[in-house]
Amino acid sequence: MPKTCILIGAPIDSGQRRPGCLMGPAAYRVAGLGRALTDLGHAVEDRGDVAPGPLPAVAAPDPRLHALPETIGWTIALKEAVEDALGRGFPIVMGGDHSLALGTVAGAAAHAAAVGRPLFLLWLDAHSDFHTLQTTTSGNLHGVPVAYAAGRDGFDGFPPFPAPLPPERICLFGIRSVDPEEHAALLLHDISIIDMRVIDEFGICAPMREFLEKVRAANGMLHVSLDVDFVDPAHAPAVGTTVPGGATVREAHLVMELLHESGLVTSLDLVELNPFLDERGRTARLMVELAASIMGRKVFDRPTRGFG
Ligand code: 4U7
Ligand code: MN
Ligand code: MN
Ligand code: MN
Repeated sequence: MPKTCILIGAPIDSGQRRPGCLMGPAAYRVAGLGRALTDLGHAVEDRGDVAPGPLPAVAAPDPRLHALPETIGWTIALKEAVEDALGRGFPIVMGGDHSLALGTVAGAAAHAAAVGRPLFLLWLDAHSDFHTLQTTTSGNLHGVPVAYAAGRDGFDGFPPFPAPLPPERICLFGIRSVDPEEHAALLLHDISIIDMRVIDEFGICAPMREFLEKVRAANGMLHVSLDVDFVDPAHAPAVGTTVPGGATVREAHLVMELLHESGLVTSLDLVELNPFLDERGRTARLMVELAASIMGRKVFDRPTRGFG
């Protein structure tokens, strides 16, 4: 089914300390994201880059937190942009570091609440991103958005998350780096954690289908947040936080293909691409290929098992 894809540039790099992610949206445009989507028959609207919101006055910000007011400003602006885009089409947010998901998931949650459907969140990442402002040891806010979406306490200064997601609507997929504070908190929440150990044993399909069945049964909306570091750094080097042992190119495509066949995905983030660290654009091109897969590109059009 052709969609109206709304490309949203989010040149945000306040969520971590290494410069470069703000070039992400430009790299996706150069790598041909819009063209790949029109080739698939979708309508594409590039609404340009979002401007960060005004810097909020934060009373006595904890000095260990990097760029808190900037990240709050982005959160407010991106929530608006995604909520607005969901009213008209299928938002694809071109990051930018993963702190952008503080805003994009909030926007998706606000839209879902307004139309009376439950929002589900699929987090494709090496990391669980489940810190709060209190537990983060790095002070880098690209490590906190899942906790914000889950409605955890400890987000002073941020707007309250609209309709926080109960843990059973969140799936962390591809995980292989979890800090002790995140581990302790995750044990208290019933979030589905498909770490690399599970993927090694059962493969991609069975755990992914199980999650997608839950979304389908609930008539849910599904926001997918794809961190470059979900893929193994051998194939996707342009990222600040490399963790070996990630998904292969084929595993990543298979995830995207299952997601497309499910017909359930309603919004997408592409995050953490740092073009300054790339090798002649190969990571940007891989991310465009993965985005094309989630939007329906396949080699052969054949009936699929289970979905579609
Ligand atoms: B990303 C980390 F300490 N957990 O909090 C932290 F390992 O968006 C990494 O997934 C966070 O890339 C990674 O800084 C955030 C670290
Ligand atoms: Mn992440
Ligand atoms: Mn990550
Ligand atoms: Mn990272």
